[in-house]
Amino acid sequence: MPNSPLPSIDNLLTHRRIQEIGRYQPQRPETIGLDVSLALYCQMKRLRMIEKALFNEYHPADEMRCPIHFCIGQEAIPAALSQVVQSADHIFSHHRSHGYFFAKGSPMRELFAEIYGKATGASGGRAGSQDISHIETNFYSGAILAGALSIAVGTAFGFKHQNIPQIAISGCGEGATDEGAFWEAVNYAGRMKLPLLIVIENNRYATFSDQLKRQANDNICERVRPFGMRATKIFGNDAVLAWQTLSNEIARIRNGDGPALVEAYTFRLNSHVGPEDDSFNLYRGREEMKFWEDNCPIALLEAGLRDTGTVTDAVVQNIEAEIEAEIAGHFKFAKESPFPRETNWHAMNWEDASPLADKLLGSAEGGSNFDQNQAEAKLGPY
Ligand SMILES: Cc1ncc(C[n+]2csc(CCOP(=O)(O)OP(=O)(O)O)c2C)c(N)n1
Ligand SMILES: [Mg+2]
Repeated sequence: MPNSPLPSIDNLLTHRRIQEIGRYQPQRPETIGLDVSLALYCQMKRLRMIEKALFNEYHPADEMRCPIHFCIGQEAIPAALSQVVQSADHIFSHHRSHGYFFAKGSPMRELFAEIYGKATGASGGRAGSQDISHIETNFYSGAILAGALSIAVGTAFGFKHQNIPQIAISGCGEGATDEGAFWEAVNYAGRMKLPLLIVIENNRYATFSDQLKRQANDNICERVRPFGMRATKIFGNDAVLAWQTLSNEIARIRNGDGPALVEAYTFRLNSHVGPEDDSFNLYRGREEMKFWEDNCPIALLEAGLRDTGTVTDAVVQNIEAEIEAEIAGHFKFAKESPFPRETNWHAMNWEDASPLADKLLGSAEGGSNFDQNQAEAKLGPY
């Protein structure tokens, strides 16, 4: 076994290699400043505690009637995003949506109400956990693998076409790269140099299926680059490294350097869906589970912050007490809120809701506002 720990950023990083080397030395929190590191820690703690609270409440009363794909163990990427996105940037998440929801600063009580199917939920109680959106904070999710990515590409195109200085971010699992729509999105984003960031949280499995049973190689970044996208692999449980990488890539995208993909190697510590244990399927090894439990992103950063004296037992207790208090009222709110009533479906038709979409559609259909020369000057010939 090699003596040096696993490198943090490396073209050769794969899930198999992580298992072979088996050790990881996280980036020091001081390298990005202790304030930012502490903010990352608080975000991850908050996400973990929210997920555990929902996890524990899911079955006793059976009032949450939608599937939930918990993200325990995968907190580093959403926490890092929360510190680098701007409010007008758009995030498009896949089914494992809660981390991205909070990365966008979307409100906790509307997530809880949505999961309880209530009218006060972010999507009026009609979407549940895996399709939830919160329009006010520019957050959208979708259960169809690579489906939300396709919409992110359209949004990024709209930003570029309209000279809007924002970016679209799509969060997916490695399973999304099994889909044709993923490669169409990558092709178009690369060709048109769109302001798009794709974050792949590679947790090795899609449901119970190992990436190497579905794909010849664990090398998404290598396959994406020829399409004209930058692509970086990182050890995705290192929140400091995730912040460094995402800040750098997002700054480049804002600067007009075109789209990028960041592949973050991580692991979900919970089952694929719901709180039930799915280990009876024996699809993950005991040693593998142990490695990722020991390299949980919160524990890695907490150790670094304790070394600096920024985090102590008392600090942890305070943070936990604050988050517990924040969570507590939301179950009551969700349970007491009304279910959505019979509704005027016409009012929910979004056909007329987006002047930007109307403009773009007008262009695509060769409408009278469309000026091909002006469009090509902005976007290149198409
Ligand atoms: C087009 C499509 N096919 C199949 C499914 C069923 N499905 C839901 S989650 C999932 C696995 C997704 O794995 P991955 O993208 O790696 O994300 P993870 O669950 O590991 O976070 C599958 C196959 C789906 N939602 N959409
Ligand atoms: Mg996966």
